[in-house]
Amino acid sequence: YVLKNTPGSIDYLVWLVQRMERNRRIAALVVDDSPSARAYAAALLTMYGYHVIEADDGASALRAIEADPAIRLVIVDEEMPGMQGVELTRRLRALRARDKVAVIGISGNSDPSLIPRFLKNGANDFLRKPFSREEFFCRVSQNVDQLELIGTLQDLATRDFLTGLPNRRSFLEQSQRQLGAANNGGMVAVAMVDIDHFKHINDSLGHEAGDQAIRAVASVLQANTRAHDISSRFGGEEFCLMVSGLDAAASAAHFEQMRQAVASLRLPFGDNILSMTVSIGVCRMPLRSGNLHQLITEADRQLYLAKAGGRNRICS
Ligand code: GH3
Ligand code: MG
Ligand code: MG
Ligand code: MG
Ligand code: MG
Repeated sequence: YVLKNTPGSIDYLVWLVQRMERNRRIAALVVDDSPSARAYAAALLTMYGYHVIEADDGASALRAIEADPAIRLVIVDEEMPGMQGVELTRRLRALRARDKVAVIGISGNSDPSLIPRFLKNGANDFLRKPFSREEFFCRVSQNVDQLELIGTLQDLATRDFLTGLPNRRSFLEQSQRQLGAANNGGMVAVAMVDIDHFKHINDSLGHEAGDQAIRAVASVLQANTRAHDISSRFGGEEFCLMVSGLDAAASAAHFEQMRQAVASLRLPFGDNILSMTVSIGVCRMPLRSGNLHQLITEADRQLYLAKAGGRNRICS
């Protein structure tokens, strides 16, 4: 955290307002058995716009963290009756990884082993009591900024830039997790969706038109993605979907609706109206026996059959 601008300048005020706006969306948990120490940290955090939650011992802190995914920052006192701060930090890490929650240990204890124990058990930082308001703010901001940066990088690594859909890497991870969650004996389907004669759009109207077509198909798929389903841009003008819990008839109706929705798109592009169709290859399997590689390979083979059969159709 570096103050680039002079406090009092307009730029600084704008920066401060934006920072307060961001902090309002972040919940900070203060865990301290001393009511006065807790109130002081809470008052400082509130002053910087954070939404503050308080806990007076480790057990209630863990309950709060478990219940509230909005908690991104935890300030942990070391000396508390019951669970000590280092132990709380260790248990907290089993619930929330370092990319989700920042932990800052606090203590007036000058034992030189304390800071390394905090850090080794998952704390990101440490503040020695008594601390100045300035140091408190610097450490809190730096840790929250770092979480935000990690989030941005995760987003860049998992989301397709053109369409905003999950990218191929993200699809493979998410769908593998879905298959691994042995929650029911229902069916899972993987579908490969490919725009028909897409090269013709690029060749006749240009890449910009092609991009617009890809975005439009992505929107249709997105609009038809139910909770727990996954729709991704797999590459170029190909999309890969995972849909679970539908019987054969419901699955057929689901993909047919997507096919029709794409076919009825009319996108104004310059003096032209863009329209397009997709071919879809589907592979359904019992969730239990689903092997991701097999599902994708078979969906791909069905897609090839749909193309060979004349396009704008579904094979399964
Ligand atoms: P088919 O019906 O057999 O699928 O024919 P097609 O022309 O759609 O098939 P093909 O897979 O050969 O063409 C895909 C083209 O997509 C090739 C590539 O230049 C283009 N492409 C890939 N990514 C993008 C992109 O992000 N934007 C644009 N505009 N074009 C892309
Ligand atoms: Mg204490
Ligand atoms: Mg194509
Ligand atoms: Mg092709
Ligand atoms: Mg293709």
